[in-house]
Amino acid sequence: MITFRWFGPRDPIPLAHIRQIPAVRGIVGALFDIPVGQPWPLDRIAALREEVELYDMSLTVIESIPVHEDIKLGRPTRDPLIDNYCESVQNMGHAGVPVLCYNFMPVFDWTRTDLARRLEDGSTALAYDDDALAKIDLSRGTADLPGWATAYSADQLKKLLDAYRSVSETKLWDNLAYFLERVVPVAASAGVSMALHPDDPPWSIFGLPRIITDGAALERVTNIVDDPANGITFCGGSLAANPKNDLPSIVRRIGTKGRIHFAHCRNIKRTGPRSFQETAHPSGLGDIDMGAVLLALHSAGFAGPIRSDHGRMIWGETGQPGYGLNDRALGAMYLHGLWEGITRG
Ligand SMILES: [Mn+2]
Repeated sequence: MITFRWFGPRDPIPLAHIRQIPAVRGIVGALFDIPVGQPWPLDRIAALREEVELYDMSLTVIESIPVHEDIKLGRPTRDPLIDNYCESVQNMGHAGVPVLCYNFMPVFDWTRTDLARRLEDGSTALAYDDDALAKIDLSRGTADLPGWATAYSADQLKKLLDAYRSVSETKLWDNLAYFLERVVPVAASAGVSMALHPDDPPWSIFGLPRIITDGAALERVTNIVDDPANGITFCGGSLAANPKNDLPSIVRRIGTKGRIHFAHCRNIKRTGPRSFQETAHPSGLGDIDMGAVLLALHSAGFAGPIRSDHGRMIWGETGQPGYGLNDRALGAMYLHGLWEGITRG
């Protein structure tokens, strides 16, 4: 099913407009006002679902319930926070939302150095360059980090970065395992499929550990708790930033085990080592052969939700970088067309 991310009432794109994209029948949603670490109330998730259903669409995925930094750091305070996480997952299940996309990236999730890189056709897209990242001064907090300006004050950020100095990749794996061992059984009994999103970009930034960076790591995740409820989000755009990641082979590796629960599809063009820009979705405009990815998903038996990931800003649209309506809608139609072609054999 082709789905579309919606940021709730604060999203400038109303559900009524998403409903008009011919391909889209599922919404990827979340509650954005619950402090990280607090449980998500059942009635709030149920209300979100009902709002989506008013527009003949279903609430297919929650993206995401953020994982508190204390859990990723393995602090003693993690246990009550994991209990709260389990409560949220249970409430998701009771509300009938089947897939949870989440990530385990320390401090920052998606990171870019340019939110409006001008492409040849005059559109703008998100871009990342490791050299540009190295020049960002975090002594003022996240003020100079594109997309994260108000996220952390200088003092908050320094404390967090200091805390992560003692967290090696091995320790982060341990902390992920500790989390999964407690949450996956709850998810399984609640009828919720956990779908861990790979790190974006898939390498360490600002000296922070990042572990979900390739096919081997994704497979390792699924083996930590060997349960169908413990799966991944296949995000092609994130993984493809590293040219060593062969997307169809990663899909086959995880998908044939039935552990891909959600797919993010967008295209990127690598512009140098650890440097890339996002592009329009079709193969040929970027480094991803989207047809090969969807074919691999279908061959692996994947039948879950797919969403067009970040879009460019086109036709004069303004709004949240990566999450305008127009280019994501084009992407959704493109993915729908490819999928229809594949599934009709
Ligand atoms: Mn993604």
